[in-house]
Amino acid sequence: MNESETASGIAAEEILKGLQRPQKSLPSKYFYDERGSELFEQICSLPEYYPTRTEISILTSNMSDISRTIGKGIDLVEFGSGSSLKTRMLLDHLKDLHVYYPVDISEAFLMKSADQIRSEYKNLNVIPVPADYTEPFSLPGDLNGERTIIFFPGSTIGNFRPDRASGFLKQHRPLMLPGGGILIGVDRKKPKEILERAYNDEKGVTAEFNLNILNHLNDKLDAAFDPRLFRHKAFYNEEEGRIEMHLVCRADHEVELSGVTVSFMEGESIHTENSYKYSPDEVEALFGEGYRLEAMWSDPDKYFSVYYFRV
Ligand code: AVI
Repeated sequence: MNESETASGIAAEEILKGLQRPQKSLPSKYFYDERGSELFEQICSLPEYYPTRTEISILTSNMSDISRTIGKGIDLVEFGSGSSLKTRMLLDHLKDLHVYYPVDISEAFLMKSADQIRSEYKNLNVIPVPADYTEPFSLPGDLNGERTIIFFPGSTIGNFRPDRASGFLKQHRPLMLPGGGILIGVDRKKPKEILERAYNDEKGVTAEFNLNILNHLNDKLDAAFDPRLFRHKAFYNEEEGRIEMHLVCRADHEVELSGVTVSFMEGESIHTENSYKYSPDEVEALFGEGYRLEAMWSDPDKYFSVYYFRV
């Protein structure tokens, strides 16, 4: 925990800095308190939100090829808690897997899902790593396999700005040396209507997920946001190739936050998330030197792709 972080793990300074810029913003990592994680789970099964089911269908249709491409004798590091069906699909099919390391910032959630995986895969050595994988971290103990493979599903890479995404991939390359690689799911560019529908679902679950960031700050920081004074907005910014989520202020008002007053004007917004969509060429460019694209699998509509890059 750095000095500016509270006991809750939330950095008040970082938050205030974002809210004091001309375009106000909040870091999207703060979506994921307990309620936010629940709402995200619900988003994943919404009819409008195609990424999750499309990625699962790609994994299902190509699992033997994927497992052959990755090869045997590996340690698997998953960025994310490893609670999903996608994790189980890989664990079921990878040959001669030595250690499985789920890495997640939310320790309670991580330990719960690690216990669950242990009970289902009795012969697998499961070592949960409570860490923020967007920052450098090391794996505990000796790696047992011959090679290390990272699994990074869900197009979470799309929530980083492209320069951050490239930096992130460069930063984690040593973990995969020598001879390892990364299996990564990335959402693709597609017609604006399909993208915008996925982030503006009819039931309003995405709107609740977006607004919940304010409840999270109220709970964990000394903040007094009234979520009723904001509304959800999500749109595709074609020039930037990204979905942007914002919270638009409904009326002029002020909010107290860790002893600082922040003013909001009717119509101005807080930018809460970017979700970049990438063509396969753009994905290759993000990885850059030091990685070689070995294989790519897509759905028939080319909505989503799963890539395997070797170091
Ligand atoms: C986690 N991440 C890949 C999701 C996305 O699509 O960017 C988060 C999300 N935001 C709104 N809906 C889903």
